[in-house]
Order: sequence, then C-alpha cells, then structure tokens
Amino acid sequence: TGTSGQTVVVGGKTFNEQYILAEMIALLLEEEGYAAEVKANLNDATLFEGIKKGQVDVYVEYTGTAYSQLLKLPPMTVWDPDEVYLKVEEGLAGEAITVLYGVGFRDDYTIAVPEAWAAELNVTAISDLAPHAAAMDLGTDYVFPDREDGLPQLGRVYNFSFGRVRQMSPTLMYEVIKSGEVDAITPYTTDTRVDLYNLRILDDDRSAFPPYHAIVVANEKIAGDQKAVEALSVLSERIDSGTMRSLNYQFDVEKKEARDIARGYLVSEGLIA
Ligand code: PBE
Repeated sequence: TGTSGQTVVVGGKTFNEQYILAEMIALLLEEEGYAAEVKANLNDATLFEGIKKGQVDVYVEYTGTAYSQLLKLPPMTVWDPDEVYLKVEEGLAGEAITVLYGVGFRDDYTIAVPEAWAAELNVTAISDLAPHAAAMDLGTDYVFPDREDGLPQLGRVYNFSFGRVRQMSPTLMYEVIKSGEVDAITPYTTDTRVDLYNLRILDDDRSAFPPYHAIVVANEKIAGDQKAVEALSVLSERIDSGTMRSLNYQFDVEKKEARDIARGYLVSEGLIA
C-alpha cells in the first residue's frame, strides 16, 4: 500500500505542538500502511518552499502565518478570522497547496510580562506598555522581530518600540524572563508555561495580531490521495485549545517524547490501535 510506495514527508516547525502534531499525522498515515517520515525543526520559509517543491508533503501551518508570511498579504485593519481563513485557502490553492481542514485550535502570539511587575504598575493591556517599553528588553522566538505580522505590526499599531530585542528559542524565552534578563516575552497561546512562570498575558487591545488557526496543509500528492485524506480527516476540528495545551504540557513540563504524546492521544481517542 502507500502512495506508489513513496515515503510521505511530514514537516514541522521548531516547537512543542509542531512536533506532536507531525507525529500524529505520521502515525495516522502509518496506520493505513503508508511509510511516513517526520522532518521537524524546519523554519517557515523552508516548509513553504519544501511543500511547493515536493520535499514536504503535509504539515501544520497557521492561518495568520500563511496570510502574512507565505502569501505576503497586507494586515487587515480589523482582523476577521473567517476572512483570513478564506484568503489563505484561496492563496495557497494558487500555489497548488490544499488546506485540508482546521485542527480546531488557535495558537496566537501574545506579549507577556511578570505578574508581579504588571500588578504593581497596573499593566493589563499592550497599550499600557507605551510609557515603559523604551526601557524594556523583549525576548522573542527566532522569527517574531523579522516577520511583518510580528514586531513591525506591533510597532505600527501601538506606536512604541522596545529598548532591546533578543531572539531565541521559544523555550529559552521563559528562562530569560524568569532570571530577569528580559522584561517581556512573546509566548504562544497554547503554551502552558505562562502560568508556570507567573507571567501575565497582556490584552492585545488594538488587535494588532492576526488570528492563527492551526490548519493542515498538503501538496497534490497527498490532497489527491483519497485514502490519505481520509486517514488524516479524523483530526479535523478535533483538537481544541485546551487539549492542545495539555498535550504541550506533556512535552514542555513532563518532558515526554512527542511521538509518545501523539500515540497516547490517538490511542485514547480510539483512532489507532
Ligand atoms: N505560532 C504563533 C505561529 C505564529 C504565531 C507560533 C503559532 C507560527 O509558528 O507560525
């Protein structure tokens, strides 16, 4: 069985749920007799090029990322999640990439600061940072400062900039804010470490950030393979943000292997034996 005997390449980015979901996709395909290989730790540009060139067959993208980063569409004054989704479906179709479905959760960018500091200065929203930002260091993931929907968008919408910006792995962000090396970081909403590290997520009160619905995207090899599409369809709208957070918790805090977390979930849902 399998698509003419070829191995299906499942791509993934460099953080928790990406490893877990890539393994889930691989396990579901393997259950149907496909050979699947997970290539995680890829950056957005490599994934996009890879899926266009057939080096990656399927991966989990996010609507806001596809919208601004891959399709280079302009920010909306008022973000409309459904409109973003449609534009992404349409735009990716133009690149022969199919959005199979939404996974069921959003993973948005946020700005977080230490809870104690926020309480003392009564900071609850991103706009409250205006008088403080110039004296603050911001710790971010590898890509936030360079992506149009990240720091440039924040600056345009809120009209302030941070004193210094430091790029690092999403995991290291939590350590450097804990040790006081930075004053604010850019967590993802499905990451449970915000609570663990006593951080306060600030309200994006001017709606700078786009919505980031998780979507499964596939090239023609997979999208045109009825059996593969069916095997993967069980994840459609299945994983809500609470579920994704608890799976990420197993990875980040309990330090379980992504493949074990993925298998545990699929078995408990009765999706694989
Ligand atoms: N995220 C949050 C996105 C950008 C915002 C981590 C899900 C991504 O990796 O594409």
